[in-house]
Amino acid sequence: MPDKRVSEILKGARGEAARAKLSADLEQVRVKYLGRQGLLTQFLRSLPSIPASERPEAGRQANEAKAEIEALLGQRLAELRGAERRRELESQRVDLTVPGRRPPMGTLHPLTLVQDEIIEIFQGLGFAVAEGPEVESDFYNFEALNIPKDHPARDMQDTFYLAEDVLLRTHTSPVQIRTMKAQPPPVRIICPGKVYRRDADITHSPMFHQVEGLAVDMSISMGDLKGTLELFAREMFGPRTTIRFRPSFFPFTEPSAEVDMRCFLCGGEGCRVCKQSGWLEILGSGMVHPQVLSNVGYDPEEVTGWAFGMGVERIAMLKYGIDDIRLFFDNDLRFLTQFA
Ligand code: 2U9
Repeated sequence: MPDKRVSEILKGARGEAARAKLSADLEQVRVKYLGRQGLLTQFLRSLPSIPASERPEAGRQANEAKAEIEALLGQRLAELRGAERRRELESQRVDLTVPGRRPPMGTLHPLTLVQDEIIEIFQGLGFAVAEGPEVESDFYNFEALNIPKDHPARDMQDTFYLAEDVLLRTHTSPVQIRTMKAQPPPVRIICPGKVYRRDADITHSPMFHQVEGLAVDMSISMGDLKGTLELFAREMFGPRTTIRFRPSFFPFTEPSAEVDMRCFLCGGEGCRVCKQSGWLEILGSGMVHPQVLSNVGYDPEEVTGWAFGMGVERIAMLKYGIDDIRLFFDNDLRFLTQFA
């Protein structure tokens, strides 16, 4: 005869184990029936108080029920844990077919693009690229270029000195001096690179980029200079670009000329951009001073030459209508990516 109390307990445990949805619910079922205060535990503890004649059978049935509930809970726990694990894995499923995120591609800096464009134009005319150190001596940066001892450019206010005769080059001209000292004429070079001046406002940066050019040969004339620079200006700013030479002075060239182009905004009428002059300065130039040729061991009676210099930032600002030089150095991607 099945014990009524045991079969009641067993029936309850079977039903609750079957209805449990989570492994945590099952733990509550275990506590309810098999825990220290559990229904079956209490029944087993009460065995001594039931009549001796019923006790062995009731005890056997209770122990059997305990074994069955333990087995049932173990089996159900495995089922529920399995289901829980499957749900967890499903929620974390990774779709390996989703296309990857592309890493953002860098773009060349607008100054690099403009500098490369300048270099390419002159390479097309047979000029070679020459480079040199950014830390220079007083001799290469000033002395050899005929810049007098009392010239304001030599002042501590304008030049970054590292030691008495050591400085950050203020132009790329020392590269031309080094090249001429190292090789006989003819020379046709362009010298791109960083230069340093103690100056900072919306059109000046303490570090900026120059491209300078130099041509030295027998009977090189100012006419060649003008033709070369006109070709450059038309390649850089468009075929309808007009330039003019305006007399100027530099210690290293004689005669010297600043080169202007007709204002692209007003076409020469006069406007805000060209400050009503109709012209925009793009570079400086001139015939290499005979003293500079002598300084590098060339004979000024035998060879002549011309040189020019331009600021890459200025060319880029004119070409793209940029009014603040600091935009080149802020590293704001909204600015930089526009030139890709
Ligand atoms: C040698 C002989 C002559 C290079 C020259 C300029 C005129 C000039 C400025 C343009 C804007 C500097 O960046 S800037 O501020 N440059 O006006 N540069 S002639 O003349 C040389 C160079 C080297 C041996």
